[in-house]
Amino acid sequence: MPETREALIHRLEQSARHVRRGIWRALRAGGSGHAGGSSSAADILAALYFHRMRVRPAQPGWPDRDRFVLSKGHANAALGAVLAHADFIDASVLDRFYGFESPFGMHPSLELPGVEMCTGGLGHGLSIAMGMALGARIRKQDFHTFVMVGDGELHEGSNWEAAMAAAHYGLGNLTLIVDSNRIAQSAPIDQLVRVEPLADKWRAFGWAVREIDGHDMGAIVDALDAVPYESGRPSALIAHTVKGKGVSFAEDTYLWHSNNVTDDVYERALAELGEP
Ligand SMILES: Cc1ncc(C[n+]2csc(CCOP(=O)(O)OP(=O)(O)O)c2C)c(N)n1
Repeated sequence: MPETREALIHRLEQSARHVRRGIWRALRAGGSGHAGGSSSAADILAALYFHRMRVRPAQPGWPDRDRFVLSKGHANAALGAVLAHADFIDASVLDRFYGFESPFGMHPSLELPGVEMCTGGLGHGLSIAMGMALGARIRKQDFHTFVMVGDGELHEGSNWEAAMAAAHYGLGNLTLIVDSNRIAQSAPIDQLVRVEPLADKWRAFGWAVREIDGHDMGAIVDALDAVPYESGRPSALIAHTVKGKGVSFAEDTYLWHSNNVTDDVYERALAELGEP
């Protein structure tokens, strides 16, 4: 029997809970890390990996897989938690976050199965994803490339060069997701350099744009299922999110962009997240 929409949304919400628990598990193992931007991305990552993307965890290099580039690489705890929940990697790897000689570091490494690109220096992922999408066209492959950036990351000018080029090449096989949690490393983005109105900016650069609540699983599913929003144009999904989503003391504050995670903090976080 095909999965009903209600069952799909419930399954993905449960997956996102697993991902958030995995994030905190990793951060406890490492003693610190980026709780804020990992947690804001968790629902979207769950929908990508457990619904939208065509991937084969047992065959991570399958040539026709859809690609995902986590340009905001500091949210690697979320990517690792997803890869573990999807069985690309063993969940015990989460307990080696940031460890000596661990393949699971603060930023993505190609040593970890399922990771498409080493990122962490902000501002590179969109150009790389654009190259993957252009390469797919040249090689006549029909995979889709997704890339996630942070809204603070959009301060990097290289994003806007890639934005122009992707529109110029008419890359309908490329989708950008902006995790728009309105907070960067040390302050709200409006107090640094304003990036809004994001939708107008991407439209002006020639992209087809949608905006959603990035924690509404139904809206996420609909927005991911609908790409490309216009044929022959790259798609931009502006997802309005809450930094640190799911754990009250970490929500909506730059203090939890990155912070220390003791056993006590971990227990409090898990108690709030609850069992899947
Ligand atoms: C080129 C570069 N400059 C600075 C940093 C340090 N840094 C890491 S995260 C971050 C803030 C990013 O803000 P945002 O994209 O909004 O991240 P999110 O809130 O989604 O975690 C900065 C400045 C970096 N990783 N790369």
